[in-house]
Amino acid sequence: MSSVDVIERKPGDYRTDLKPVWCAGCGDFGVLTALYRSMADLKLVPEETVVISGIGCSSRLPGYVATYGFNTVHGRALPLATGVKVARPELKVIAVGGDGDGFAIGGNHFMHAARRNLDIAYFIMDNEIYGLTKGQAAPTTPTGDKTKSTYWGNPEPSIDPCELAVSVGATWVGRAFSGDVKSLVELMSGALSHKGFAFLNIMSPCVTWRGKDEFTNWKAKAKPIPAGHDRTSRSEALKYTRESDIMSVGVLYEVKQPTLIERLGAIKTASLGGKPAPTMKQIKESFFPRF
Ligand SMILES: Cc1ncc(C[n+]2csc(CCOP(=O)(O)OP(=O)(O)O)c2C)c(N)n1
Ligand code: SF4
Repeated sequence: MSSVDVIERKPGDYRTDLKPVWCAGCGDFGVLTALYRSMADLKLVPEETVVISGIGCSSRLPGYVATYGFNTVHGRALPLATGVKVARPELKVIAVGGDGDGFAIGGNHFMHAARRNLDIAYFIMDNEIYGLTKGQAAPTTPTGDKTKSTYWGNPEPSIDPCELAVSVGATWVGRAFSGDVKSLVELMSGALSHKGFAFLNIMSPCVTWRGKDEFTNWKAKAKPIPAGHDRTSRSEALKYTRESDIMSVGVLYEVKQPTLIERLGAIKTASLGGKPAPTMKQIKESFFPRF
């Protein structure tokens, strides 16, 4: 089957036999449901799609999606995604994971994947905590919050992932709430249709370590970004970051820039000076002429 033979898909076509082991009420269920719907809307071809994660509750997601997938090492979803995309640019590459995975141990990789404008979508399930390891503070945990690792309150300032993404060069940045599946599907489809590094921060409650009220709290704070917002302006986008009383959802930033693969293609063309690319055999012979 090739991508030219576009066939209708249903959300259920992307489901595997594996049952999610998330706690009852975990926000990640909404993310998985929305991903199935978005993939079906876009008619993504399962054998031409790869879902890559690190380690965490949220990083279990590739196991539940009937495409190629890779549940890698903590914090290393983006290096793996980079390798896959550079080696096989024709594949649709989706990286997923938690805020700990993406911004603590994997923080450095985030900056570089974004500034290179790697043509992938990155979906973070942001629960403001380390869920899998039982409730330690993450880089997104609000200052002052009591967690398993911050008994007297979190002493550290937190980051806003969307502010970071805009600053380090992502070319599509959005924020979503996993409790609103309808708008999450639209935002995921926008990210998956973007050519370049598309980052969607999905506020996805951890009911076990952040409390059962997280859903209702975030639902009350979620407000759509106004229709007149200028998505092409960095300074306008940053107005919807570091919020406290509201949680703006929608597309903050969207610009067109050459992707890493396009830049590499331009270098290849220039270096060949109009000549055809050498074959693997010719490259081998140029290094080892006696063989
Ligand atoms: C190299 C390494 N360091 C630490 C861990 C332990 N560890 C596993 S998951 C995790 C954090 C999980 O939090 P997050 O990425 O936010 O995902 P969540 O479980 O909240 O979805 C940590 C610290 C690990 N598996 N590997
Ligand atoms: S611990 Fe939290 S993040 Fe992990 S499955 Fe349970 S509710 Fe979800």
